[in-house]
Amino acid sequence: MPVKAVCVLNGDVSGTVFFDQQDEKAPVVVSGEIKGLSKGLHGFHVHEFGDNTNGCTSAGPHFNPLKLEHGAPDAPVRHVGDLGNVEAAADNGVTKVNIQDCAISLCGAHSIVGRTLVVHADPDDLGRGGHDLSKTTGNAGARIACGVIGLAKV
Ligand SMILES: [Cu+2]
Ligand SMILES: [Zn+2]
Repeated sequence: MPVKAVCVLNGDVSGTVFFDQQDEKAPVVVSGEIKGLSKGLHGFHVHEFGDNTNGCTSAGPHFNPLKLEHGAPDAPVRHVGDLGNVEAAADNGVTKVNIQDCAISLCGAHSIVGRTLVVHADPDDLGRGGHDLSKTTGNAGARIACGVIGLAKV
């Protein structure tokens, strides 16, 4: 059965991101728009908790049920929540999101429903930056917007 979810991002930038999965074994299609990003790459992750009581900080670390190190979306070693980066072509424009991912799911143990989607100030180095934080957060900097991922009407 297909499942859909949606996240409204709020913070220094704003956006709406949709998640579509045709069945439990299919990849999740992530699509939508983010407005107001600065030009360049911005880390884009699902964080563990759907808790925004203290802003995006309360969302906790990257969603990591397999207890692996941080990595690129196409790497064998990654957090389930590691969706890499979104890239803004220019300052303050509209950035389209168009990602397909096989690690996240909308059902089961790797479900991202009820967790938080976060956009960061800086690029995610995909675990390869050699920084102290590369293997945990990709050194992606501040959390500039976030929102809880919720079920949507199919
Ligand atoms: Cu993040
Ligand atoms: Zn990660």
